[in-house]
Amino acid sequence: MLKLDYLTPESALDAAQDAGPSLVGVIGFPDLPGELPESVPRASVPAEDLQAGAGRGICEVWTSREPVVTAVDGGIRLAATGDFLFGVHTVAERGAGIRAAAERAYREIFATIGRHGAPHVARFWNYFARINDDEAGLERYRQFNLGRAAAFEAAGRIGDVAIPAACALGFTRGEHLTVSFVATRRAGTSLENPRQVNAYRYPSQYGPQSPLFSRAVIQPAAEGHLLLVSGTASIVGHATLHEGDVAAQTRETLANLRAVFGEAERQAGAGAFPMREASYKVYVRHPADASIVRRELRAALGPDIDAHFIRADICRRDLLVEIEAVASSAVPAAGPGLP
Ligand code: 3EB
Repeated sequence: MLKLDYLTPESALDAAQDAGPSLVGVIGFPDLPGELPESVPRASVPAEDLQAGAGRGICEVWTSREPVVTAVDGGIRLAATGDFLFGVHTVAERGAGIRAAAERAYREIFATIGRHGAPHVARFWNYFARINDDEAGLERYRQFNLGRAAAFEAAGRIGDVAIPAACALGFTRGEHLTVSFVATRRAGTSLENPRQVNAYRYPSQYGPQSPLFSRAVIQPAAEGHLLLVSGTASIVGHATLHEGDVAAQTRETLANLRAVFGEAERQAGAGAFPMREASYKVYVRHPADASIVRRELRAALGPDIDAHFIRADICRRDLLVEIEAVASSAVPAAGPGLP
């Protein structure tokens, strides 16, 4: 089973070692801990810092109690543990554009995970610069969607039963596309949100190629289920709601998260994934909005909610906030419809 913690760069390494379990991967927003063992999959994502404190930013730290075997294959850093294969692929754009970088990154990931016996993907995180800028007459996020879809198509992954959960965020600097992922030996179960049009069915007003992701994936594992919730925003149907109002966008996003967690409990059993016990990563477009979003989150989910803030550009210009979540059920829940 994978475990996720958000830690400061200074405490990340100590905490991971003290806790006993093995390091699976570390993503730094932006800083990584010093002296990270060379074998551990990692990336530094050039997010602007929002945290108060001495260090720069926050680290997403994945660990496991099971043995971890690391490798580098085709330039992709991998860590295998139990049912999971965590990976990080960083591709330089080198003037070729984000569409080509995305197609290359995804083609290479799909080829590699198959060789390592974990052909299914539960979750992708996509990070690159200037996501809302135009490139060759089309917004870079829309170019990214073309490249990602070309790779899914080439790998025969269109129409897959288990569409990965995902997110796609932008930063002001950087010349690389970083894709981190949780691949698995066994297929998980994809979930959609009854309040939203499935993203792969968005109409063409949002770009010539709809984004390929599901709203969440439930991944069964030996010690219980992992729930990986996609980046979630103030979208109902396919439309953005509450333009310019970050508090209202946050409340709508929370309604969407409730709907997705509701679908998860419908699959995995009531009480399998309490929202208050999940960890949340919150992307805000404007640093000054972070305190407003935090207030809404605490009002909805309690003052002790585990939420970590990152400054990032969301993939629609009118979105001010996006929230993703990871939750686990300690005991394998007996529910209908899970393999
Ligand atoms: C949305 O719901 C907001 O392109 O991989 C959320 C999650 C969003 C994933 C992606 C985009 C992606 O459409 C944007």
